[in-house]
Amino acid sequence: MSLTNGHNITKETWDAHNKMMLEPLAVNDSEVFSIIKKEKHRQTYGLELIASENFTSRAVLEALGSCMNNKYSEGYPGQRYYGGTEHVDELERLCQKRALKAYGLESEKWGVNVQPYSGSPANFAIYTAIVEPHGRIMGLDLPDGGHLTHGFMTEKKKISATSIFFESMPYKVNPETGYIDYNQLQENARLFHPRLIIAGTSCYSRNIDYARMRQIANENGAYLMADMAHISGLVAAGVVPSPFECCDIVSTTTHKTLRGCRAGLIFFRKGVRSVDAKGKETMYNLESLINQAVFPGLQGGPHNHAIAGVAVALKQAMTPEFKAYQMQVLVNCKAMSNALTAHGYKIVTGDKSALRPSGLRFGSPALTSRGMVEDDFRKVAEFIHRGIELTLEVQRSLDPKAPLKEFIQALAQEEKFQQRVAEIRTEVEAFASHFPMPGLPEM
Ligand code: DSN
Repeated sequence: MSLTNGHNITKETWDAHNKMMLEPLAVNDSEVFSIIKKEKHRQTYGLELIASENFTSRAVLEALGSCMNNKYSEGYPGQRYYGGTEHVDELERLCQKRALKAYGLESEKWGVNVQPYSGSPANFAIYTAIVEPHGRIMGLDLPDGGHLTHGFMTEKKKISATSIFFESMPYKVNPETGYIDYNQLQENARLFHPRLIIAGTSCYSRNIDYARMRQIANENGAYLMADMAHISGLVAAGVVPSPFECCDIVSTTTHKTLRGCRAGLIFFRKGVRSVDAKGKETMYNLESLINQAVFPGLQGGPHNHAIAGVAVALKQAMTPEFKAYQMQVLVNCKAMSNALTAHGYKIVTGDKSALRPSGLRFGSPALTSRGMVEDDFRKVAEFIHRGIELTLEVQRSLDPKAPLKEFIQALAQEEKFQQRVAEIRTEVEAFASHFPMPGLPEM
């Protein structure tokens, strides 16, 4: 065989290399395979209530695991740095077309960038495109149900880069009602003059008043952007108010209620932005600014395998089956929340700390994807209630000021508590195992 840097490559080594490239994961890397199998078991036998998670379909995962992963294609369809991009061009155009269609948008009025790697890069690309460095943004504060990338900072520290590179002033929910305090947002916006107002939440159980936010944005000549990541599947199905009518820009992840693979989308308006008293039109210039911010501004080559997965998810999102799914997500959510309310829990928004929370955030999208309906969610609520009762019992056994570490120790070490945990776990696993798990059969 050939000589490389003075080393002989034997025929056996080369044959082994060629064999390695064709081996299935279970044979090639049993360590990673076994971790994935454990995760599959965890997902199958658990009750997934994380509001931002979902179980994507087999078809999406097949597209995600395809040869599209191999192709570099910096640029946009028809304008790429490399050759061999005719099929990724076709795929990206198809994904764009489906994204607009899924939200009922006309291509003369809206465009979409399907290349963001996920929601956080999508949001950063938007700010990069339309807010100058240290320009001003206003988003719902993280402890009030907003998101890190909406400019989160604390008294002591600028946490998100979106508060380091841009000046952020949060708006809040009214602590009495739990609803966004639009009046205070309006007052503060009049003083702060933001360039961009962000309408979007990651922990807020109410609909957003986009029309009110549009009015506040207009008063200040600000852009209004919606980050609909948590609700983009519900919006596609038409079961919650759509942000498109009132907003200039809409961002989303694709793996939450939309139920695709992990990626992001940015929708932007095209055409006339405003007309003054003399009839003079001002046009939007978002398309080139946003496209340039995504690539080459912040990202390299698009993840074509992810774009393939998103395209498949968007096709599914336009089916009657998907609409039925989203309607079921909502009735399941109501069934669970009614069952919890009947136990005396309050439905609120606004935890102070993610590391030591004083409340729990639940979502019904993932378990609904496994086929659960209202009665099943009432059972889930019972499991939650039993879990909370147990934590209260552990708490009562400790000094009221005991740190979280002592709570965890007591729960892990005291046999009576461990027995209760084991009982609940056995019942949860038996219950969960009745529901099919979407995705690839083995992994
Ligand atoms: N991590 C997601 C959530 O849970 O809301 C948002 O990025």
